[in-house]
Amino acid sequence: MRFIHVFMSNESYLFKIVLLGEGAVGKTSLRKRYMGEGFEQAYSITIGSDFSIANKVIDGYKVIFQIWDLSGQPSFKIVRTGFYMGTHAALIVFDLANKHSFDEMENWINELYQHGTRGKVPIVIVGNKNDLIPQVSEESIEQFLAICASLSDTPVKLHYLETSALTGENVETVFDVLGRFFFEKYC
Ligand code: G3D
Ligand code: MG
Repeated sequence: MRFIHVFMSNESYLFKIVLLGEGAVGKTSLRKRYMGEGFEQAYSITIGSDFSIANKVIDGYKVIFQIWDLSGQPSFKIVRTGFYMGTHAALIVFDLANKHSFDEMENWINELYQHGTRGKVPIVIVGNKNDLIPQVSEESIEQFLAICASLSDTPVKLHYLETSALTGENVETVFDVLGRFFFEKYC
């Protein structure tokens, strides 16, 4: 099944978003925070995938985000493959307080691009847990963003934001940015 953007009868736009990144960087927490489900201290591993439907209004447009929260754990790599199909955008998340999660970002970009999305889907890079003491330097983030831009052979919208699922900082902004990418492309 090819999942394309749908202009719904009630004039809402439906967009599929995939959340990528290493385990425990805060993907599920960001999704739940955006859904207004608050912040959970107890960490439960996402098995395979989980998704939420968010009905929002951004810049006067009614938007339905279908947010797929994919398991970051390597053992779920095969399970993830099907979930990239028809995706409109990717949020690729690392933990600002965990250097390893940042070092793995290039692999996540490559995995996304291996699924036919190269140069096609906008990407928001998210440095989460900005309420903690950072272990990743601003310079290395800038270098990484330059690499991301060069990995795609066609221009792709790329944006970087630092968030906290704990305090809620910038969580709404991440999705507003995505919404605006979509409006530019589809409206
Ligand atoms: P994942 O879905 O990427 O695997 P989770 O990650 O959302 O399950 O979060 C993993 C752990 O990080 C959880 O803590 C969660 O509470 C915590 N976390 C998520 N986002 C933030 C954040 O912005 N700031 C801080 N300080 N912690 C965050 P536990 O302790 O339960 O493992
Ligand atoms: Mg999870």
